[in-house]
Amino acid sequence: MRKIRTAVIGAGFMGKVHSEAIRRLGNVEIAAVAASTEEEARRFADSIGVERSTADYNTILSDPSIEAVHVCTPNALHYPISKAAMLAGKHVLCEKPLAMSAAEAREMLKIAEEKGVVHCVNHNLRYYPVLQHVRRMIANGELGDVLVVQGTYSQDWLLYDTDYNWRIERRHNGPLRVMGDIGSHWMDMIQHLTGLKITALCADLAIFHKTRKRPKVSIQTFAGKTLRPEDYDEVPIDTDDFGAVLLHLGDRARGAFTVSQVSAGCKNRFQVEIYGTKCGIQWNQEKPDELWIGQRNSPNQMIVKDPSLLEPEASTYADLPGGHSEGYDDTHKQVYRRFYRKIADPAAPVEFPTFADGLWGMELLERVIESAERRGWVETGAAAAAQ
Ligand code: SOE
Repeated sequence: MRKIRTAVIGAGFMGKVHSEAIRRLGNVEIAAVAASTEEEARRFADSIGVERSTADYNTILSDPSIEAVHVCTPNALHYPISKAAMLAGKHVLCEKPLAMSAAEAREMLKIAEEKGVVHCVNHNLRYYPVLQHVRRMIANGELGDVLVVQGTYSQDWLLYDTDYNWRIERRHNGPLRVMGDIGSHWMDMIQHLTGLKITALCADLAIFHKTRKRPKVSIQTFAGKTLRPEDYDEVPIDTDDFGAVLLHLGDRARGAFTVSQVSAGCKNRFQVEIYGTKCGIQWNQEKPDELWIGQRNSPNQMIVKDPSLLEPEASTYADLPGGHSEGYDDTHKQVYRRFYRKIADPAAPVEFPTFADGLWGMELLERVIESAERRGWVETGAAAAAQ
């Protein structure tokens, strides 16, 4: 495959994750990185061995040798940077949630289509190999008709009122914090796996810490607990710590999930359970190579990722043989590989989540807000038909 030069915009947790996964592709070079200050950009560039760094991402956008950008900034910058990048003719891979509102996401999709650029929203979690196996099991009818979906996405990194991060602030994050950050993953995943759209929902949101102690220096995602809690400002909080949602999917299935950033001991517990008329599955991101299959009339099974035993299409998402675990970093690599394959070969299939998925995710998040404010069910406007 031909060589492609790209750039990473954003020097936090996600900037690092993206950079490592890009490097593993082989044919994609990180030509430059950008961050909010020259010092931050230089520190990041040095830490990953990139020569060029800047605090002005426009210098990257005006470089014709750079074909794509990864937008790994706080949410508020997804729209302006992606928009400027696409108008400059760059292909864009943007972090989730795609934007601050459905209106922004709608415009992003429109520009992407008008400019004919490749666009991707980073719902990387879809690409754990055993989940791709589940997707094929459902498509092949092995679960039967989906009746019940349930699960959680629970973390604990914002449990204490001394835990702080840009996600806590609406101006950087948008109105929904835990729901936007990881509820967006849960809803995307359940629709991706089942092929059913969420047609109605009823949501409840909670803010447990009405105030938090904001450190006077900025803190990266997940890094808060290594810092000492001194020099804080006490600030009011208006983004959710916890959320619970009841769901209707397609024309028959029902479900429920919770999301939390205050559940002690849950580091990154993304759990999905899907029960059909024939059998059920359970999966937990904290043990990503394992898939539980529940049977009514025979012993339950635990299958372990092994490409030679997965559905053939699912096995293309596994690069290592059985017994060699593949995890979070690998899911990013699987997305980016397919994104860059599409850039290198416009005839390649779209095997990654696009801005259309990102827009639908934003529409669902807005329905969550509406439902929580109204304390009742809302229709999402989705037809019950398969995605
Ligand atoms: C922070 O909550 C975060 O890094 C998310 O932004 C990711 O999408 C998720 O996979 C892990 O947690």
